[in-house]
Amino acid sequence: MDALIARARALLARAENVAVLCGAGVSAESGVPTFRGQGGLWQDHRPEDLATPQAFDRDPELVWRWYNWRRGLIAACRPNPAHLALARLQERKPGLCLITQNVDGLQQLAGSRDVIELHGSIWRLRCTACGAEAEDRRPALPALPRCAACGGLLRPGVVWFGEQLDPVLLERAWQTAGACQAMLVVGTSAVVQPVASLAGVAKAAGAALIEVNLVTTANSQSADLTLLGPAGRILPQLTA
Ligand code: BJW
Ligand code: ZN
Repeated sequence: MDALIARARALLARAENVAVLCGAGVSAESGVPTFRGQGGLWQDHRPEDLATPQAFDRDPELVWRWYNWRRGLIAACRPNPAHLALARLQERKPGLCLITQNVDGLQQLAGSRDVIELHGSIWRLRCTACGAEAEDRRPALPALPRCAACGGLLRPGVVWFGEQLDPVLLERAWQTAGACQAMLVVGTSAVVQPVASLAGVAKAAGAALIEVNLVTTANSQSADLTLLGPAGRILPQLTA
């Protein structure tokens, strides 16, 4: 393992532009549940009942109950050594770009700037009537929160299945992946598109792929290095 860590450190040191792609595994050690795998949210909940626009149209109260539960849970969580290591790496490498699928905001709490939140933020609310967006960090909201401007129903500012990702953010992520010399892919099962394709974009452009995960994933085949273990233990070794 030490030899693998040393190789990963060398690849990162050599790269002028580093892209980091994060998934739920980065926040797991903070106590935020992942989606898939053991203890994952999708073990007890069907995504089509909670994380689609159709589910929200059908039963907004049910969807809001689930998001309020998660808001309360995340509000009690703190950044872990994985977040802190990535924030430190970004300070050292100004060309580093952090791309996350996480909606919890913990990477920003760790001090990172300019995080590309491809799946939105659980702390942002959007009006389904007038489209107004606002940040709201209260752990729990009313059962059916309403827009201050127009009274319309508010929804979580996250990206549900079947919805387009913000095209501006997606374009930035694509550009970043295509222009980096090394991509660090941490704690994602790499099954949700289009984000799952970003590692392939980086690889095709000649970047070195370094994966950190508890298990091998769809990315492992094409990765130059897969470091198996908890991100909170491995990332600090990469960035120390
Ligand atoms: C550790 C660790 C530790 C644990 N240390 N590691 C068929 C084929 C291809 C695509 C599709 C298809 N059918 C439908 C689609 C499209 C769909 C999709 O990809 N579906 C697939 C699942 C099949 N995608 C979409 O709909 C997207 N939009 C889109 O494509 O628009 C265009 C379009 C529109 C209409 C039709 C077709 C195309 C939108 C996707 C939105 C995803 N939203 C969610 C919920 C966000 C809001 C919320 O949080 O409530 O985003 S789903 C969920 O998955 C969440 C995550 O961001 C996302 C990715 O999960 P992630 O981060 O990888 O987490 P896990 O849990 O899967 O994995 C955790 C990993 O960490 C594991 O590997 C562990 O081992 C590891 N780990 N602890 C290191 N301590
Ligand atoms: Zn409104």
